Amino acid sequence: MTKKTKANSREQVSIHDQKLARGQGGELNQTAEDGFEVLTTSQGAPVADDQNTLRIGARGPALMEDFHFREKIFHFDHERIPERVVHARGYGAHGFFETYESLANYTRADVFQRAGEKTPVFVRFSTVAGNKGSADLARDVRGFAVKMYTKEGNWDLVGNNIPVFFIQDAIKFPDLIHAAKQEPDRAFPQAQTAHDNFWDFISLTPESMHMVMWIMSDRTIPRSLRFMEGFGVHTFRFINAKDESTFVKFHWKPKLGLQSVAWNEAVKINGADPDFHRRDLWHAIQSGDFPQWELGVQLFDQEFADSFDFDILDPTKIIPEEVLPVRPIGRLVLDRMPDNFFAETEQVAFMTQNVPPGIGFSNDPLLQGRNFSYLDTQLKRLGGPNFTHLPINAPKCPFAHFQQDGHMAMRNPVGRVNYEPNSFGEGPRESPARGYRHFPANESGQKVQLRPESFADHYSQARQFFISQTPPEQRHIIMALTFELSKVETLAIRERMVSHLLNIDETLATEVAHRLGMQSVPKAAPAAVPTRQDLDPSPALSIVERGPKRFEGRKLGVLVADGVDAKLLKGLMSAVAKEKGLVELIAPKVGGVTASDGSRIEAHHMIDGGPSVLFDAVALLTSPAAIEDLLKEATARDFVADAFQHCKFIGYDESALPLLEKAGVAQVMDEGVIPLPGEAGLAAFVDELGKLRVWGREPSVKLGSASPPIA
Ligand code: HDE
Repeated sequence: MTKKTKANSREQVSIHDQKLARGQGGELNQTAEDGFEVLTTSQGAPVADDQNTLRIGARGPALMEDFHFREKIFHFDHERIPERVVHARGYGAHGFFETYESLANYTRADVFQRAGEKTPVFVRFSTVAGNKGSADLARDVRGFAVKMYTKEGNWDLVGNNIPVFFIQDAIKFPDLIHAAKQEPDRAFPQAQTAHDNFWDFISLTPESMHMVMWIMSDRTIPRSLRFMEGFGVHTFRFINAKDESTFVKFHWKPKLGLQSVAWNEAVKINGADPDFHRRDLWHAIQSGDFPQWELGVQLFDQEFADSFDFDILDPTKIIPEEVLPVRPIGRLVLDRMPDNFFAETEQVAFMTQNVPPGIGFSNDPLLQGRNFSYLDTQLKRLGGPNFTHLPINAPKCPFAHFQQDGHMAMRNPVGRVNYEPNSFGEGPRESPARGYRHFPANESGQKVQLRPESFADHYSQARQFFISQTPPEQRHIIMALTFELSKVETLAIRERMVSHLLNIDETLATEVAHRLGMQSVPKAAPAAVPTRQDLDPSPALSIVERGPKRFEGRKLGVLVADGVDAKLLKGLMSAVAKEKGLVELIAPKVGGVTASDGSRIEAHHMIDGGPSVLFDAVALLTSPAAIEDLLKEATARDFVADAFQHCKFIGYDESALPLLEKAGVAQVMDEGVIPLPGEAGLAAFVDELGKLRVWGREPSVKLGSASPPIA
């Protein structure tokens, strides 16, 4: 019987039968009489029927009188608020910040006064260009926004995972973002900078060249939010109780070390699991493996600022750690997911101007512009001035002021007096001693619209970044630039970009030109300041140099089949667990396999649902009986071939050799394809996995380009 005829016949049946029929599965349609809380309208009226609108006869028109239906649909129609113009796709978590030692000499910020002090924190990670529903592994900068609920007010350190930015003046931000997001006539590409408009703007904006090196590096395709750094970017001030100022740059360093994926892998992850980063953070926190970062500071005075090679107000420059070491001052631990994504992650309102006493701004023109922009944005997004009443945005310390009324005012003053001064002796008063004091910097000069000359060197630190990378990382920058520019249709834009690259590094420029198939290399772009050749490489800028050297927090994907050696599998799982890594099993069917000892082992994924791009390393534990079937599975071959071309370690037992052959790997085995030793050697195998990738293999797999790789 079709649904329609079912409904027709129901007109005649008893009330009892109608109830069973609601929601199509009568027996699942439980009611409050079964012990559930009573469903109500938002006015609190109990609801008797949430399955059917009120109408005249079962087949008749709906009635305006159905207030429950109207209220429900009205509310649903208004569920969305404007998504962020930038950083729309984000994921947040709660945690705490623990101070290592008192920094009272430098700052009166309450959060830094006492060793061991724990301050509640909410962090939101994000991509920049993509819309809310875009995929996690877009090549993009990641936002790293931290809200600390200190005892003297909220402190928002709204940073990125890259320590520099594209532009030097906030007035260029709308242009940058317009150029980066979808082109306005066609509304694509989504979450990608690989298009004409972006590279057109960039190639006309030489100040972005340092940032270009960072965004074309593996920093923009992190393996996990847990394995990336964060930076405050701008120079800020610490201000102590004597109103003395020290300049400060903030760094977040992940406890588990840095790690990124390969570009070809990122593209495939986006298809296999667009929520890869969210899922990773969710699982880590839910399983009690709380991600941690150390907060470090680079502290310096005016004398250092005056003697440094570049202007410390210029947000396109870093101070290399080798020149000014990063001093760890506390740790951030994320230990709780929000109860509700919308209420917390979506409605959280970060604002660079949220600073407690003891933390101040520098004159960085980008920071100054941001201090204007963020408040404005929140008003638009959250619909009124009372967004600070939302629990995620409200301070957790006592607060008192005379602001009142407005949309959705939820904390309303009581009593007669709503102003000061007043002579009734009521209400809060300012406190010159405890209150926020701006650093009394001396400022003078003409009113001008002028870029400082000290901001004019656009290439030297770009070069320094490039020469600080290991050969595989340099190769990735070249391949990324080639990929992005290959999507640019206007030849003049490609050429203009290569002309900038020539000012950074000649090999870089000629490799990109060659891979783009340019017939000749264009002339170098005119540079306002010639590129300095004397800046030493900074190893701290390399991800590979800063890798974890251990498998902790990483995931091994084990491809299993019926007849898998039960002892070996168990041994491998416990060796990985000992290293605090994770194991997931991939099998032809998700229901699992029957092991050699007859035990049944459930799988986490079927092969199609668990491609090797989701894992940091793989192992192949099959059996002579099952291998023939596996050889017929294209997905099983892809599993192995991808793991190999993404330079992952592959462990295997002998029975899996034919699969390695079928995937074309057996013919080119290297030290990263490892026969699984007996149980005794498993710990050493897992230890080897700590190297994460066999980058030496990369030139031979020629991923992403037909032309020969650079040395
Ligand atoms: Fe932002 N930025 N930004 N930005 N930004 C926003 O605020 C802006 C910049 C950053 O998870 C917006 O609430 C201007 C640098 C993060 O909610 C908006 C300029 C850095 C987030 C805005 C910059 C950032 C934002 C959009 C140039 C790294 C996400 C939605 C002067 C240090 C915060 C919103 C979250 C969000 C403006 C440049 C980081 C429009 C005008 C540099 C992590 O207000």
